Amino acid sequence: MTSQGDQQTIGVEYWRALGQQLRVDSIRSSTTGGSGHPTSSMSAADLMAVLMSRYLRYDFDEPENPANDHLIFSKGHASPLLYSMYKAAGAITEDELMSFRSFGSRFQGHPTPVIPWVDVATGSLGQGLPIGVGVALAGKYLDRLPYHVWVLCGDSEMAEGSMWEAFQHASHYGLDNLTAILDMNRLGQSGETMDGWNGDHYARRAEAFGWHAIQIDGHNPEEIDHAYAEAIEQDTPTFIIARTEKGHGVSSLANQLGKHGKPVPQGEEDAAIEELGGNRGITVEVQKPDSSPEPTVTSEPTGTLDLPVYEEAEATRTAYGEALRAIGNVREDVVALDGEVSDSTRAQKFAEAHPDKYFEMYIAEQQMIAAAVGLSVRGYAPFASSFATFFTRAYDFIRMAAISGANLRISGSHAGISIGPDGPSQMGVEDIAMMRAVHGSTVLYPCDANQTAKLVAGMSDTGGISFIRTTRDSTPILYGSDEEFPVGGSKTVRESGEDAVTVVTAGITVHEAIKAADELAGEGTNIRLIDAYSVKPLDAATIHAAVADTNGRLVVVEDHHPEGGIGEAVLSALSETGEELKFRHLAVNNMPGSGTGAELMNEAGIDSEGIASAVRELKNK
Ligand SMILES: Cc1ncc(C[n+]2csc(CCOP(=O)(O)OP(=O)(O)O)c2C)c(N)n1
Repeated sequence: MTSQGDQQTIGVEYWRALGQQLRVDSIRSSTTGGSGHPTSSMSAADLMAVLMSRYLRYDFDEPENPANDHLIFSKGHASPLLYSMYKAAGAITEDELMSFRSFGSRFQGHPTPVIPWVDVATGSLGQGLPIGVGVALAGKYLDRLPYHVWVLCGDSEMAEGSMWEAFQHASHYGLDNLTAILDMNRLGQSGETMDGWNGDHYARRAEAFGWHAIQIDGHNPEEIDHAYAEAIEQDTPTFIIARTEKGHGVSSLANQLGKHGKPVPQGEEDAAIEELGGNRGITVEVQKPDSSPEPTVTSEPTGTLDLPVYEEAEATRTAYGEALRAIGNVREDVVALDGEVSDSTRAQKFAEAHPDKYFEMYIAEQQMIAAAVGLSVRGYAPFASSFATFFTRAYDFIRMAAISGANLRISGSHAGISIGPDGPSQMGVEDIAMMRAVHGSTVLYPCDANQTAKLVAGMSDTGGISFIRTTRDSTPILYGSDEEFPVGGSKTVRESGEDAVTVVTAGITVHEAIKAADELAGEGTNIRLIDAYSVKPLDAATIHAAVADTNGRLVVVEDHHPEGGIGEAVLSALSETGEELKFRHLAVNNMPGSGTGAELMNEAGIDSEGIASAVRELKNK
């Protein structure tokens, strides 16, 4: 709260000077870096000057302090402003600021948690506020700590539906610990926003969503100060609509089209800095939180895990819900979220047993993943569930969660065309491809309930983003409850000394392959059948050995589109071995309609009949 350098006391003049310093440093870093968004930083500089010097409670020396406030730049491209704040807070040096956007610098084009004071990666617009909702949920319902979540939003990103999902959920959950600050600078990237400077339109909508709305001049420190003071007193979330100018403070930049994402050219830098009053050396002593409590949550089990055991056919989705419920009994950090399909995904079983650790996210899959990321920021181990196919609409959030280094577990039920009568809108046939492509992800696809229970337990200890794909209908029990299913492993379900063809599959088609194996055995043909339940990482060694044993003859069958699924995962793994293949790929190539699962799998050629004929065709090649 104090200043040094030019020895001012906090107040309007101090804030004005600090705002100008943040502008100057945003220009200097982006001009030095040769790219970046100075004008987007300049519009919000006064808002951040007042926030960091009077309202933010943050210990830069102890970013893990559970009592710290959270500041999220939803408009992540204003990174020059964020990094200039770090410099003003004395957290980074001038040289570090000037490394902006250079190779190897942690001060990347958009913020990521490689910087210890950044919670989550932003830069894909429309994500910071929904993630802030997740952090605020943790603060209010789990941590029960008085930290505040501040989110800086751009006005152009208000066109993203995910921002309005966040508005709904924040008021539904009464998140009075959340303040969104709208930098209403009228302009987006290529033109004016839909609302321009129509603050009333934003305010009316925010109020209709149950928020407290405050309209201010975003370059008037007194008004900003009053708005923050008002915001923290509310018993609802608050939306501060701050009318600003993009590029404010420099006449050649202010409120002009065509200046987005452009650094000030080197030849014009000095004049711009001079217009802003020159280089300053204000250091802000950001207030620390009142306390430094012990971490609120631990992943240490509080007892012995008692997983469910299955002896009769059961749906893997049911085993998911029951295993998660059991894990919740012994892991206080495990929380669950669902997109209003918990009776289908079976997350309901967890919700009923652990209502205090379950968050209903309604039909808002982007908000669900964002909230899970926000909960993981606070050290929780979230499991988010919906139909596998509906995660496609939250894919950008999953992609960004990987950049954030978030630990996130996702369960996609109703995988594949085997779900039958509901038809193609409900069928997950792209999910393996989507989830395999996520950086560092784990992709699991169980075929029976005991295997599912073990894999869900494994997920609770797996870092990064893990995905389990579950099946709607009951499947027979194949494995005993004492078997282990490590990530990266596989199970060889059928094996003999004279296998003609290797069949690799996972999930529901394992059972089709077993039927085919039995039928083929009756004809004198044996197959090596591998259950590749760990699709990523794949057990390449076992598959390669099997393929080598069967003279390169390989069938992969999957209830998924051919693109990006198990077949391509297997081919990619084998390509490194140089093995010459005689290969058949059985996957969903058609557009299914309604019917029974059996009819649809038969039509697509991924049932026992299709597998048996592919083996017959290959075995003599
Ligand atoms: C989802 C998404 N779409 C497009 C972009 C490209 N983009 C970066 S900044 C920007 C304009 C942002 O305008 P606004 O939110 O008003 O912030 P300002 O720069 O005006 O302060 C756009 C379209 C993006 N980063 N993310």
